[in-house]
Amino acid sequence: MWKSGKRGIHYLHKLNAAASTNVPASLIENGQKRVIDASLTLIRERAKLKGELVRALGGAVASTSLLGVPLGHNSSFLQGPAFAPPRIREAIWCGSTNSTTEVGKELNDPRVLTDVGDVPVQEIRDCGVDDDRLMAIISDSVKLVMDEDPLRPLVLGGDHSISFPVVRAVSEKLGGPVDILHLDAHPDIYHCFEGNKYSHASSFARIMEGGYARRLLQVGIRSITKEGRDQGKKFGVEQYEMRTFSRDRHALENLKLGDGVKGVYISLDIDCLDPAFAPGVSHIEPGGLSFRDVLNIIHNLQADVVGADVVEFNPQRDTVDGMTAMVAAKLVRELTSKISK
Ligand SMILES: [Mn+2]
Repeated sequence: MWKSGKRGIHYLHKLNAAASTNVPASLIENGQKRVIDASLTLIRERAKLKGELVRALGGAVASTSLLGVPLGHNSSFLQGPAFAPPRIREAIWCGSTNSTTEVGKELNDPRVLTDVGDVPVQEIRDCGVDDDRLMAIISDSVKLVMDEDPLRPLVLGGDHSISFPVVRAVSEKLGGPVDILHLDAHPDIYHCFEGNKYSHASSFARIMEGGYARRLLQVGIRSITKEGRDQGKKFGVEQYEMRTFSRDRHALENLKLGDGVKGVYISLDIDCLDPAFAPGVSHIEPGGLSFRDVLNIIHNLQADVVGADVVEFNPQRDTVDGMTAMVAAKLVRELTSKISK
């Protein structure tokens, strides 16, 4: 099991907590602040440049901008999703395919797709920054992208814990809740999982408590406990389970969302797919959606998509010649054409 991330930052967490050393707390706090400022500065300046470029080219109402969040430590099982963003980018631009999406959008056009890089999650954690602050930094990074109209964030995870700070930022920035289409084998709505309120299994509990979503539709569900159902009822979540997918298919392939709210957010956990299509995930859960099922749902969705994430791709499990990286990349490509207009 991959644990080096936790080992590597241990000494600074200890220093943070202990008054028993000669290292003044202010030394660590000031250093952390400088590293956080530098991290946000790079994202701000890249977003600014990409926004200026898109506006100078003209004609874009909405333009997708990638933001990587290489975070894996809030997973309850494997932490490989921390390594996903560069693998997804590599696959987006892989020479084995062209740069045109299925609906005819040209990804090489910066009005369709730009990239502001990654939140340096590992570098920030290496300085002993805790998760409350880290989540705030992720939210701030998303807002920096959204500051640059018409850029809209498409976030590359990371484990699913990142959806909470991303949706929070989108909702706060737009000034109201969004509707969320959440494709996943799991509802990720435990009040708290193994003592971690930021767990990847709890992100949608935090989102619903925060009032960041009006409707939450969960599609692809096939691993759900009593608590998952109870929490779903408590928050009014519309849970579409795989066991009734043949009955629900028509409705799900003809969704219309977002009327009366600030827009629609799509959160796409790669494990919504059957492992036959996407084996490179931490939680192998048979009985899932086909790749075409997912594309039909996304392509036919009537909505103003204001942001999205693709999470839980685990390169350390992607043993079949990078196949799942290509799957994740194609979903990013098709989501890009859904967002950009
Ligand atoms: Mn999942």
